[in-house]
Amino acid sequence: MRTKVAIIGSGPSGLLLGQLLTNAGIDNVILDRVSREYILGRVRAGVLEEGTVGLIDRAGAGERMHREGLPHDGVSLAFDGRDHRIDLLGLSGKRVMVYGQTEVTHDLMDRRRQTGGLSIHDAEHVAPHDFDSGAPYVTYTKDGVAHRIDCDFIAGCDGFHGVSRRAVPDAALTTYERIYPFGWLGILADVPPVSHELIYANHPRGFALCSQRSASRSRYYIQCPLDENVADWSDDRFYDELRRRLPAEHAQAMVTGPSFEKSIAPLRSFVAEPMRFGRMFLVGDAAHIVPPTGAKGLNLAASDVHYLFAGLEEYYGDRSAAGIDAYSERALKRVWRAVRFSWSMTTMLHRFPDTGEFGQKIQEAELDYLVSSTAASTALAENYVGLPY
Ligand code: RFL
Ligand code: PHB
Repeated sequence: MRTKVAIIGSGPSGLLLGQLLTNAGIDNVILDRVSREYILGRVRAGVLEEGTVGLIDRAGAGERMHREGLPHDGVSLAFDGRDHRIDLLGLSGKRVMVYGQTEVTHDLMDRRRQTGGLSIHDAEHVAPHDFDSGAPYVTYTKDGVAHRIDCDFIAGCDGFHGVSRRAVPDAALTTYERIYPFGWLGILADVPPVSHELIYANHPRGFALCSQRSASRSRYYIQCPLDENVADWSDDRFYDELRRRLPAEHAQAMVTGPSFEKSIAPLRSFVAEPMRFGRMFLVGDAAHIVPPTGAKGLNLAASDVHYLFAGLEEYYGDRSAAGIDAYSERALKRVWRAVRFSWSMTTMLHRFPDTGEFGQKIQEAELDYLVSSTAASTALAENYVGLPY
């Protein structure tokens, strides 16, 4: 088989890139090692920047998002028993959209099917080859039969544990990493959210986040030790701990109910540089990971796609390689800003092993300054709604 762009990974970055290419008449194939159903069973991000919303619209997959998604004009920071609203719209002129990654993926998969795009699922042993040459190709096995796809470019959209980054020789790659000494225990439950906007809470017992998927579905998280066992956390124990970390008004108002998803996610900052190796590009989590505190993971995947698609469109339209040559530098500039923001939100809001009473006071003083200074609130709002592409 031959295609222009072979895309490894059918997560949000692979699907978004594939759809923008298809819409522009640029032939592409998506390969994923797991099934469509498996991908749609993952529960991940929930907050979309305006730029991400714009790209999903451009892909032609935004209709349900605008119907069912929840535009949010503000977000709350809770600490020292009180709740402080950051007026995102008033301070930055932009809002965010609360719409789950699962739904985004679903809509992009539907769109791909409607427009006849080829996705190959359950592809085993996917491997990129010869991306240093002018004739790259990807091999995989499906139902015991070996296949080869020749292409012009390979897009490594295969997440942190994918094959694309690992196919790059160590000497060609520089990586930067910070692993945080805690995780997030998260639940999904069909109960109305405790507040109509998200609440990020700093508390001496640890961080908590009240998010949502709809007016009747809540997504709640609490900071927990990394070695915690999910099975030890009954719903009652989870809600008790969550309530302890929230201001009294929210704790009292919280409606509880059985969770249908409960899992622990580790927190990590990671960047691989560069993001281009000859005719292969790394996109999204394949190149970088951020802790979820800034809600940036999915949005960074989208901005990478924006830069790469612009480069590929220019390449096929104008026969200019300027855009693809600039991809890595452009994408990394924005990546590092989001890595910094996610790190700073994580540092300000979580309890670290060495935080202690002094550290707690410093965090509260920082938060107090943040919510009382227009300059500092504006900086947070600008970063939270997403820096420009
Ligand atoms: P994805 O979504 O990981 O998709 C990668 C796809 O590549 C496939 N794949 C392979 N295919 C073929 N061959 C191989 N060898 C392959 N290896 C992997 C996988 O099956 C998968 O379908 O990466 P992408 O598209 O770059 O999208 C990035 C986002 O998914 C990610 O940034 C966010 O979900 C991060 N993230 C969160 N971000 C937030 O903003 N808020 C959150 O609450 C949040 N929760 C999370 C998260 C990421 C998590 N992961 C990756 C562990 C929770 C989790 C558990
Ligand atoms: C979520 O709804 O899952 C979510 C929202 C905001 C975050 C992280 C996760 O910062």
